[in-house]
Amino acid sequence: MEQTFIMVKPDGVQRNLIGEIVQRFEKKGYTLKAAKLMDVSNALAEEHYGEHKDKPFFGELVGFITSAPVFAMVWEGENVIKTARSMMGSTNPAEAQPGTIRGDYGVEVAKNVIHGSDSPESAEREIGLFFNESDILSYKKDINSWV
Ligand code: DAT
Ligand code: MG
Repeated sequence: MEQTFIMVKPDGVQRNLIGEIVQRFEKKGYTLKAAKLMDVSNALAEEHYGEHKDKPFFGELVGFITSAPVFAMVWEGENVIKTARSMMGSTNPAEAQPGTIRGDYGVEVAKNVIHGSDSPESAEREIGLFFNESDILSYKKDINSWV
């Protein structure tokens, strides 16, 4: 079963959107496998956003993500990587459709509420950066045999 890394960014945490975002993934039917409120170190931020290191916004991006706590999660489910990206909406909230997380709650691109892995390779890499293997719980929902 596929897993993805989802993170509520500092703006989402401070705007009290953790519950709303968790609820969207829960209601969609995905399974929460790990979650923690945490500070992101400079080294972790630079590694996580390594693909953007030559972009003009890299400094701002790392500065923002390390500025205050984030809420990091692992979600599991069929096709969760791609579907989570659709649930998030476009990177720039101004272009994100209403009904998506960024479309409903974001205003500007640098503070776009949520991060989600963009491919199976980045999901594996990002989960490994933020979580130890023992943080990721293995369980079956009893409800799967009830309904
Ligand atoms: P995404 O987060 O949708 O995967 P990305 O990987 O292209 O988008 O960029 C990573 C983050 O960098 C993005 O969520 C917000 C920030 N960012 C992207 N483009 C930016 C820009 N032009 N100015 C400022 N921040 C930007
Ligand atoms: Mg990205």
